[in-house]
Amino acid sequence: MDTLHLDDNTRLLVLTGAGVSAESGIRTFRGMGGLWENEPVEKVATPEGFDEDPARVWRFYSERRAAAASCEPNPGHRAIAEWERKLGDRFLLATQNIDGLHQQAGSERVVELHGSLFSTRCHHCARAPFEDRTVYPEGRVLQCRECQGLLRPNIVWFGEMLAEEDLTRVRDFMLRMDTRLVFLAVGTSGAVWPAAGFVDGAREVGGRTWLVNADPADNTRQFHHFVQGRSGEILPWLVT
Ligand code: BV8
Repeated sequence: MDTLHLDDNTRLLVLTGAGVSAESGIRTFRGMGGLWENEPVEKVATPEGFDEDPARVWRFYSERRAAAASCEPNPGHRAIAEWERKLGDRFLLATQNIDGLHQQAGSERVVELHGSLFSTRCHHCARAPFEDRTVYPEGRVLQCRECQGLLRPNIVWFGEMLAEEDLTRVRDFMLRMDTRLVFLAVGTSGAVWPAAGFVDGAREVGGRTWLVNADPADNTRQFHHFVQGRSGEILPWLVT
């Protein structure tokens, strides 16, 4: 099985998705038992769904907040944190996950592309997001103390823009000229944009591209290497 060798002239950009947290017991979105099996995306992961029934959205995220709070990082998370310790500023992790398990495993150079389960913000005003680990019973909806608007999970929903500073941080890392880029996507179906397009950006700058996934992804063909299997088993030996 080919391994991913990194030398001093290499930098590593990692993109993770729900498959990395699956081995910690956190449900993925698509495929068997996925979250989207019971909850229609448009009802719980769009601003329109929140406007229509905020209590339903809070129930959905409160359940996930409670589930994630009881989960631990797995060997896949720990391997990624170890790569960061070895590579320093030649490493960056962009995660689509909102469960905070990368940070629990010790990752610090993390871009949370789709927000965080443990952060809440106002849906109406620019009040700064705040850390919030509360599990609201029965989807209770709180009001912002500044504008009396509704508080919402600090999550990027479908149809909402990702934070410009997050995309800039990933883009700047991709465009560095001091080292060769390696791009590794792990545990993601490659279904959601703009993260699904990162592999194209990596190839445009001459980067080598790797996918580690339990199944072929929507964009598997874009990767130079595809290692099929479970991230918790593969990542601890993949990078040398
Ligand atoms: C935006 C909320 C501007 C957080 C999420 C271009 C073309 C087409 C459409 C678009 C486009 N640009 C934008 C869009 C629209 C849309 C989009 O991409 N739609 C898709 C579905 C067609 N994108 C957006 O709206 C984004 N905003 O671009 O704004 C715009 C808007 C409209 C139109 C143009 C421009 C916002 C995207 C963020 C949406 N928020 N979730 C939450 O609730 O968690 S996305 C949601 O999907 C999660 O964040 C999740 O992380 C993400 C991706 O899913 P995955 O992580 O990949 O998980 P999935 O279950 O799919 O797959 C898991 C994989 O793991 C599987 O392949 C499985 O085989 C594997 N696996 C399982 N176990 C293991 C494993 N692998 C290894 N080991 C294991 N043990």
